[in-house]
This record gives sequence, structure tokens and C-alpha cells, in this order.
Amino acid sequence: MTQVAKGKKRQKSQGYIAAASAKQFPSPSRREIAFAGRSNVGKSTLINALSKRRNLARTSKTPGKTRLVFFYETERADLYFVDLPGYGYAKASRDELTSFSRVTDDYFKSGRPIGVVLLLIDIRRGFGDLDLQMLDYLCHFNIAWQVVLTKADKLSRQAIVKAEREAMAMIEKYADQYGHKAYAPISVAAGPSPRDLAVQSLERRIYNIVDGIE
Ligand SMILES: Nc1nc2c(ncn2[C@@H]2O[C@H](COP(=O)(O)OP(=O)(O)O)[C@@H](O)[C@H]2O)c(=O)[nH]1
Ligand SMILES: [Mg+2]
Repeated sequence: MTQVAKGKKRQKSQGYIAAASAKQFPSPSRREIAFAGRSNVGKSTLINALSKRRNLARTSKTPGKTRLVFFYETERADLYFVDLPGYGYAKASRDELTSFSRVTDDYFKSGRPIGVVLLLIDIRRGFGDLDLQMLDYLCHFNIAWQVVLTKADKLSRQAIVKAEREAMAMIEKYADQYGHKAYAPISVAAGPSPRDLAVQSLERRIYNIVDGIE
């Protein structure tokens, strides 16, 4: 069996579609919950925690590896989790990239049935320029977004409260400016303890947003 054939088989049995360009996006038959953020912020880890499947989305210690958009089937047959390419790092060099990839751009511009975008921010770093650019982008396209502060296990309780307060100030500023709904940030530690209560409250929040309850 060739490498390509093996890859295809695995893709089918795991219930996901990997797209390198807009042409490969699935037909818009399900609503989508998209995960955006810098490379290495914890997108794939959070998708695994929310999917309750440890190895659905591939995680990596090396930033900047994923350049595809992955559409993962979820517990709910009417939804996809969409893992977007991380921004901020070029693959080969460790140079900072200053914009989003073509396929990310296409994803937001092609009128996908997006229910909500989770914008992941490393709780220790806070918002960077590219994160703010992403917020502008989401507001511009009038897409609902929820900020998730990742790797909360790396900070003390007190530092988490401070980081959440700072993130909320940023969220309110953007939401006010665009007349957007301001959802409070949720801090998660999806890596070490995926059954974390915060992951469960995030799960409730995102389903409430896509179902129009919040
Ligand atoms: N301590 C800690 N590490 C995490 C957490 N989430 C992700 N990581 C680690 O961060 C690295 C990047 O995670 P990954 O999900 O691949 O990030 P992605 O590039 O955004 O998809 C991996 O080594 C993960 O194990 C977390 O909540 N806490
Ligand atoms: Mg990833």
C-alpha cells in the first residue's frame, strides 16, 4: 500500500476532513465551531478535550506545523470542530509571520456556517498584535467569538484572576466598538486535566452560543 492510500484510509475512519485550500472544504452542511490562535497556544489539545477523544486532533511541541484546516466530526452530527492553522510562526524559520495564511483567509471569507470562533490566547502572554487583528477580522465579518485563555495550570489562582480581568477589558473594548456581544473569557487547563470543570463550562457556553441560547 502506498503512503497516500494509507493516509486516506486513516482520514476516513477518524471522521475528519483536512483541507489545504478552499476547494477542499466540505460542503456547508453542518455548523462550525472554529478554533483560532497562535501556533502552540493549545488549539488541538482543546479540541481533543472537548471531543473527549485524546488523539483526535494531533498536538505538537513544535510550533507552526499545521498549515491545513481540519474539520472534525463531533458528538453532535450537526457540528464540526474546525482547527485552523496557527498564526505567528513560519514553519521553516522561527520568524514571526505578520498575517494569516491564505487558507485561513479563505475560511473566513467564504461564508462558512460558522456558529462561533474560539480565540485561544496563552494566559501568560495575553493578546498580541495578531490576536487583535483576528478580533478585528471576526468583528468585521460579524462572527460571534469567545476568548479562551489556555494553559491556566501554569499560573496561580491570583494571576489567573488578573489575566482574566485584563482580557475582559480588551474584549469589552472590541465588543463595544463593533456592537458585538462580549462573552467573558474562560480559562482552561486542557492539557493535563481534560475533565477540568472549566472545559465543561466552555462546552456549555459554546453550545449555548451556537444554539442561540446565549
Ligand atoms: N501546561 C499546559 N500545556 C498545554 C495546555 N494545552 C496545550 N498544552 C501544550 O502546548 C503544546 C501545544 O499544544 P497544541 O494543542 O498542539 O497547540 P496548537 O498548535 O495550538 O494546536 C503541547 O505541548 C501541549 O501539550 C494546557 O492547558 N496546559
Ligand atoms: Mg494544532
